[in-house]
Amino acid sequence: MKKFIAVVMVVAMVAALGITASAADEIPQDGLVASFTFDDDLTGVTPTNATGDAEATLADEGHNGKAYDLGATVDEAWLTLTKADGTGLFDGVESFTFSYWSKNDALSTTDWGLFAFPNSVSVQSYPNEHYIGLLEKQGTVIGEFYDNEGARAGGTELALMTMPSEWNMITYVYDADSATATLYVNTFPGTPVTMPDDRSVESILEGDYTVWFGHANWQDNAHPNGEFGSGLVDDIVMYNRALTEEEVLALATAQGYTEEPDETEAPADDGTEAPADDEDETKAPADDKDETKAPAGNDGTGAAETGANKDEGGCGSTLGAAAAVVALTAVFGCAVVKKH
Ligand SMILES: [Ca+2]
Repeated sequence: MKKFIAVVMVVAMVAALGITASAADEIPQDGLVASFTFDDDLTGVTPTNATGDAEATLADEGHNGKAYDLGATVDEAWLTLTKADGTGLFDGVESFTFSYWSKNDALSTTDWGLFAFPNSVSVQSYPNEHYIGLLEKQGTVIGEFYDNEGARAGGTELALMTMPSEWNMITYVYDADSATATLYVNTFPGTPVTMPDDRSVESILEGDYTVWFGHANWQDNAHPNGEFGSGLVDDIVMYNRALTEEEVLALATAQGYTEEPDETEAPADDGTEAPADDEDETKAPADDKDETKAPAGNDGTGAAETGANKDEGGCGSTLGAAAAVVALTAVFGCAVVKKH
């Protein structure tokens, strides 16, 4: 019951599609820790950028009113978030729901949303990672619940999900009672993931932590000042409890979610016949989601970069090979060119 295959997601998506969202006046209030609308009030938001300029960069074209503009990937702008009274968002929190709206056209593999990390870890290093994070990667998003030492334990990454719309609501729900985390894109839940016994919000953040949005303290040669987010962010909300699927829908609806993603872009929403709620029968071979999903190193000093570089390198290599072939051709005047 803890893990479901993609079919479940499809079923759930269809279920969600079938729901007629009724307009709600306000977002769920029970357990609401903070709400950032980026309209007229920036309480609890400390914007920073690489030049040390703390001026907020608000964009008019937000999901609701204005949004915060994280800029392009290299802009190195980010937010530090606290409660209105300046205390930490995760203070005393065991279960949580963290949600935001994103409009991100960047092609980066390291666009950070939420990044909550213990202050004892100034720089993350693979495979010793300690943070709760949401990472956008080229039109997809993944959630992480890392407290790793020497190995990246299984079951600590939430499903990598596609963001099908221009604006997408990303919601990360962690239920401490079941130690299960679920990532939603808009109102569609991904595969719930049960975390290892040895970790909790408290064990990860150690009660002394920082919450960034749009910045992570991963560093490498390509990112000497850390990794950053990009695009527009709006309507960040944090709850000190796990919202139910219905409440996530209510939250989305209250924030203006009214329509379904473009079907041509949605990942697999064509199984329109599936009955809505039989998650049980669609049980998954549970296991290997973690290996099969996002090449584990989404960010690690090595992995993600390596992955990204690999792509570029692949292209570069091809060009390089072509160049070599051309050179050979020039030298030998033969038609090896066809080889590539
Ligand atoms: Ca707004």
